[in-house]
Amino acid sequence: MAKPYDPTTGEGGETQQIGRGATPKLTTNHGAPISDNQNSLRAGARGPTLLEDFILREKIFHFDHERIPERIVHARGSVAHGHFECTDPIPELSRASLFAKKGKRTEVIVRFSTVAGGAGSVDTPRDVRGFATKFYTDEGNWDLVGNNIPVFFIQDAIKFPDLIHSVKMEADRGFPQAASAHDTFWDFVSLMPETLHTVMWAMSDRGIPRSYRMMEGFGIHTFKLVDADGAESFVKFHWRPRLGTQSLVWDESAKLQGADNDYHRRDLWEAIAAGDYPEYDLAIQSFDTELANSLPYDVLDATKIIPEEVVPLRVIGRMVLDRNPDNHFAENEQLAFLPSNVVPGIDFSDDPLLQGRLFSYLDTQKSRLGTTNFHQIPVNAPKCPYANMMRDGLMQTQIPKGRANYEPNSLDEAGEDPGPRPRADGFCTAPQPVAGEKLRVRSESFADHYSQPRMFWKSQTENEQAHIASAITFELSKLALNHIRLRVLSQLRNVDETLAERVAKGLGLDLPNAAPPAKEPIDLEPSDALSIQKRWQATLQGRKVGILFDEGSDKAALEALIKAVKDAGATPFTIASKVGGMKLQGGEMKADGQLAGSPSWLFDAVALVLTEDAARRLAQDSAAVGFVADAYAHLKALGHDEGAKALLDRAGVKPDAGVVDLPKLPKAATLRYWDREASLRDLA
Ligand code: HDD
Repeated sequence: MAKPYDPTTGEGGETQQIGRGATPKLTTNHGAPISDNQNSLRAGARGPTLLEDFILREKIFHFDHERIPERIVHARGSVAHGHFECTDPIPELSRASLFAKKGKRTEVIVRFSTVAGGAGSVDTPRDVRGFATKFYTDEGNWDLVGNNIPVFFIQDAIKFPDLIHSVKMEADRGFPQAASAHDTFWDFVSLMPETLHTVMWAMSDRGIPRSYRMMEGFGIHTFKLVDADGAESFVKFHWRPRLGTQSLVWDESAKLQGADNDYHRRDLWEAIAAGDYPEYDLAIQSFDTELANSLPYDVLDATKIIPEEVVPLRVIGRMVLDRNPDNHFAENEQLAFLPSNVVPGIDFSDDPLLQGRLFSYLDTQKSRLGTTNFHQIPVNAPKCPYANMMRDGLMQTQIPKGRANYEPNSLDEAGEDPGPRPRADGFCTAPQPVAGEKLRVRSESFADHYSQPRMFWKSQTENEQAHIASAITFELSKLALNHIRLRVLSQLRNVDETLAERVAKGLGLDLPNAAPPAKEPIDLEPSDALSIQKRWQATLQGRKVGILFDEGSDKAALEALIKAVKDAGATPFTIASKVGGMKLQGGEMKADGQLAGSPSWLFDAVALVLTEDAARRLAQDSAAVGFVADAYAHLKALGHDEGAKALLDRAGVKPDAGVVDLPKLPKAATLRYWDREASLRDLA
């Protein structure tokens, strides 16, 4: 006998037609077998279509309703499944079961996203990235819904709709899509100095990550950990990618928007499909009220970080993402995160941004997924047993049993199943004294908006500072309203005078007076951990190297390079003017990609394996010249053999530490050549 259909695994069921284990029989959604899926029912071969055709009507009806409202923010995202493993248990801090034992594994799903663009927008605009993790723990789902930047634009949830309205497409014209370089966003920024810290991060190279696999993640808010005795401490959560943090350069990220809309989604998918699983360490900063009170900023203010030089990071686990989704809609579009999903041992702080989020996400799921039963969708359902007295509602997919759908009840006295009951060891909010007047105010301790952006600026290398100044100059150059530019400059003067001067010079404007600060900024110690370049991980692991060859290239040299790139943990990708196959010195070879569709923007480093004749010919081809010139301009390593000279010269490549012989490429390709930039680009 056939197994009954199991909607959670997609297995079994003679007539089901989705998922694994499907039988060859095609049926309607109600199980009727279909004999013809090519033609609708007509009156005569050339006659009108009949309303009676229930197979046609059901198919079109379903198709017409295949889309659900996209997320108002973070609409475009990519998911991966995996697990979290506890490597350093913390029972002294938290009774959360996932942190209880070394080696304990918990299933996870992660969704990485951009914030501003729609679901069909591109992957590489300048934007904050979402980094949301659902841990399916044995005591319920814990959702850590964070970003790749450790601070947020605003301090109070009541400003979230204003922030998002200002950054999304402008209300009248419906553009620009997925871009912050427009009047309304900067208008909001200039009027709300609390945004400046996150703006500095977003304008830095953090706003244009190289890969979701090479991006940090942060829980942002201060949360609480609660141990088995009810003792609590404050905590901040950090994800650290094992491959190191790496970003694109701006020109590269802009060009990638044309070359590959799906650059980050494809990168994640391909890495997992190839068995090159992304890994991240989970680290915590834990601290007590005394330390919190000693800091010159408020730990409940989401626009502030605690530098790791002040409270060090402790790695407590690692996450491995090792499975791609089977279905984009079921596992990505329907995936619903709730910051209110916590488990015993983890609790909320009074951060007013977090408090507002606790309402917003539950509310949004009802409008996106249409039902209060969205938790029953396989990707959202806990993997541990769950039971309560909630019943009915649109799309109830379970058949709750028993007579008692209320609590308390005494049906056990009649020998019947009384249903689930609360237990003393269930989730218990950490007790906290609360007193005071009801007020609509912002705490005085939230008033310093400039000291931390200044600290961020001072923590960057010179080259990173130039990127920030140039990004702000670029964005402000796109504005139509000059008074907004001036107001942003008046804010930047409080962050750093030289930054404001450089942006003003880049725009050709005189500096306005500084905005009067609500609270005078102070100088905080710079933190090296805030710079990508100071913590650069010189590795080729997980990177991609583009190798250009042509008729007559040396096959042995090509093969040696491919092997060396693989040995260094990277993916080689061969490129030629034709993909069908080329005659080389020493045999034939097919390329992975055709030159016209494989610009060097897609690679972390490039190599040229060419005869003199081929290089001279390619020097007349703009795709080949662009391939080399852009790799050089994007500060990448270039490996080449003797023959490639004509093409290198035509592309304007000058010798430097990143322009090397082929055998030296795998080592050289672990870096980008920031020193090259000043001679190539007019940075602010
Ligand atoms: Fe949010 C989605 C991250 C503040 C309201 N947010 C969303 C996602 C991420 C974040 C990663 C995508 C989840 C997914 O992949 O499905 N949001 C943050 C962070 C914040 C933050 C790190 C501040 C520290 N968000 C925030 C506030 C509000 C919201 C203050 C509202 C008051 N966020 C939402 C939302 C979304 C959302 C509208 C859209 C889709 C969804 O929730 O499920 O409810």
